[in-house]
Amino acid sequence: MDETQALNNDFEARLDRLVTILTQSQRLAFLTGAGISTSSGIPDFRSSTGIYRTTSAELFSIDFIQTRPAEFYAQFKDFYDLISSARPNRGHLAIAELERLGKRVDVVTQNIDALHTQAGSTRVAEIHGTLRTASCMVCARQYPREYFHDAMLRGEAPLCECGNFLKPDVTFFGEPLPEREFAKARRAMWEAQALLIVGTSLQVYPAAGLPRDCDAGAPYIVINYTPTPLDYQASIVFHEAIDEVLPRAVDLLKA
Ligand code: CNA
Repeated sequence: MDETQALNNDFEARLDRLVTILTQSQRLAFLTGAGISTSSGIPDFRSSTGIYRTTSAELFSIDFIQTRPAEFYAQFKDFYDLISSARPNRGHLAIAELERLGKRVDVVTQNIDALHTQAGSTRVAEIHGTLRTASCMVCARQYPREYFHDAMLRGEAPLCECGNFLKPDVTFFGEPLPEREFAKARRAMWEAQALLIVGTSLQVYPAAGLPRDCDAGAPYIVINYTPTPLDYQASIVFHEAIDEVLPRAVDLLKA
């Protein structure tokens, strides 16, 4: 067994190495995906228990909601229900704590559940949009959550005052990403002294390409149950649970 293999097999050694990187880096970036929210009760897409086991990816395409809005909302209801009642878990809270410890922490998330903000992170780029607002698919008028929340919980398609259907302001497959949020995300990558890639299979572009914007000297740390395409470039890889790794690392940093 060579030195790298030995390190990768030893959880405590990897944890120590992560703590060293966290100690040495003032500007951190996190690229997070659905995996950080699974222990808050929201399934991800691609795990063995993920949404794609029971629901076709087609549901999340712009064509689907534009052509079959009533069917979209009927199927989206259960997922919306879970997201609406979810609370941040130890992974989200550990990231927010790093900010309170004086680090500059940019969180770039593909998630639409707003749990990083609820946990207390203040520099969050939501690159796949948000469920806090919804907009008319015809006149583009935007409404706050209170306006459409009850209808969505009932699985009914919410309507604009003009009579047309609303679409949540999340990015559906086939739509461009919100420009301002994506620009914030790229800046976070450029400026990071270390990047933590957490709970994402890195299958969805352009989000999966963001790490390429990092400075060549900035180490990557991957925390994800299953291997990702960037594991081979990472300084440390954890295939363990996020809420085992991050809270432990933050506790050690404080010790
Ligand atoms: P994904 O492709 O489903 O990948 C999630 C990854 O997380 C998988 O590789 C899992 O192995 C890993 N994982 C799951 N739970 C844990 C855990 N506790 N510890 C460690 N690893 C874990 O999801 P991505 O985020 O990569 O895909 C991008 C899509 C998913 C984005 O468009 C999101 O909007 C969308 N999504 C978001 C949510 C949410 O907002 N919570 C939920 C489901 C899907």
